[in-house]
Amino acid sequence: MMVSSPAPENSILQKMNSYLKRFEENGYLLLSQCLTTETTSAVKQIVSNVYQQWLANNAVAYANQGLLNMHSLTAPHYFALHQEQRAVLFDRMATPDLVQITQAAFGDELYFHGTQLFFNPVNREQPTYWHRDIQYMGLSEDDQQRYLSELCNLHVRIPLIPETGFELVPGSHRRWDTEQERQTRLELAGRAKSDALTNGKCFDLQPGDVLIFSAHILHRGHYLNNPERLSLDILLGKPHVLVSSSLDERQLPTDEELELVEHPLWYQNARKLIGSGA
Ligand SMILES: O=C(O)CCC(=O)C(=O)O
Repeated sequence: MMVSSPAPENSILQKMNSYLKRFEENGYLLLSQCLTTETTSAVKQIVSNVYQQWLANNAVAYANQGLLNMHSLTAPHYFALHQEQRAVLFDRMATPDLVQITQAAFGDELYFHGTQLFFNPVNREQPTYWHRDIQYMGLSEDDQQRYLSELCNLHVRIPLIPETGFELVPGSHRRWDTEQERQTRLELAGRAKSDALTNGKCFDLQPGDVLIFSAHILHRGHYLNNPERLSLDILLGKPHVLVSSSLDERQLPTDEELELVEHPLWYQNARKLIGSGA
């Protein structure tokens, strides 16, 4: 008997469904070697330039305040000397694979909310901290639990150098803390927020890999495992008034820049949100 292979559209659909299923179950999706070397090096070159400018402007705070991340890398002032690089960054971040996978798994409304960059603090022995991003949104703990299932905020993690620097608790995006997790995250009952959690999963990431994870999953970075870190997060989300109202128009491509982006869906959706005043 001849066994016919599934039509190509069906196998793509099956693959996309399996991405969604894996994300729903675990709260993350690891896409190994999803970016070309050309994409990673173009992004790394532009991001490093922005990072150097940020370091120069924040040298004292970086040295004294234990800073380990920056945000808003697409702000126009970082591109004053190389304006053309801004459109290149928007274009290279929205690779056809990433736009297609995120659209199929999370829907057509997904929008670009901004960027963050994670690096080592000056003192690499600085304690790490387990957290859920939702705990910094000014909500009561009851509301944090209530909104957990309503919010879809994703970090698309792009390591620009190899790192074993990120850990999360699989599945914790769809349930609230266990006793041990809550005591650790909030430093209760003698526990520290850097204490190990029983179910933590640490990722060994290489340039080219992409890790998509829920912003509200229990997670932390590690600083001692790698002499250096440079990990870009593209922030994507489904519109929700609690988060999309903080969308900053200055982080989005202009009309002219949008013309140069081959797969503009995330940015078009963000611009529509600004236009709608949501
Ligand atoms: O990678 C890290 O250092 C921590 C990441 C993090 O806290 C975040 O993406 O919200």
